[in-house]
Amino acid sequence: MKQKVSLIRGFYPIVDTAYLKPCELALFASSLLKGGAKIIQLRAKGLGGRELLFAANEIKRLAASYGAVFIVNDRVDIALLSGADGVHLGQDDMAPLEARKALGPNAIIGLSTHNAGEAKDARSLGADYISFGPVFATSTKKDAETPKGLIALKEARSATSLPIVAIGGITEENMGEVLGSGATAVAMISEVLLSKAPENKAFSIVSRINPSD
Ligand code: 3NM
Repeated sequence: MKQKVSLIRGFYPIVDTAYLKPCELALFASSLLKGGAKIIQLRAKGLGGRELLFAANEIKRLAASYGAVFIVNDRVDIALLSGADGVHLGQDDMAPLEARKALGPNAIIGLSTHNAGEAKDARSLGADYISFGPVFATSTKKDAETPKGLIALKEARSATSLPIVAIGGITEENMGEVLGSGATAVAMISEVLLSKAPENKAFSIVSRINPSD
């Protein structure tokens, strides 16, 4: 496994235009990094290329200054141009092996999965890690599937040895049982972006996941 992939663990916050204006993306990323996040994903469905690249460049610079991994959702072109560490792809996006041709062998490529079959196939499709979800109900992703629950997460865990980023309805309160059910990392959008104090929220989550750090 590539060294960088081992950084996909623990707290995996996503800055998302579902809750933030484009001009707020980097500010929130900065707060989360100050709070101790070691991964940031940028997710901006429908945002134009110019604004998206601007935000991606800013977040890449911030993440690099904290030694954090920066992942762009969906957009291989924006990942490439911003120098991101990787890209996160949906089942209907460009295939991971195609993305790898553009981004190179060291890029971290994630693939969304929603059942054990997709989890099992992810490695041969070229993914370095998978997301699995929605674990719980979420109002962030309008077309999310019905919640899968922790048993399905455990089944996904048995189906692949790739790192699993659990996603969907994950909070500081329920993240313990999610990590206890086989997730390598916990993705959170609304839990952190709707927090009044995102830096403190990130700090609290990171401290609970890694009490000795
Ligand atoms: N993907 P929140 S669920 C972006 O199931 C996304 O693949 C999902 O947002 C999947 O942390 C989801 O606010 C939304 O529930 C997660």
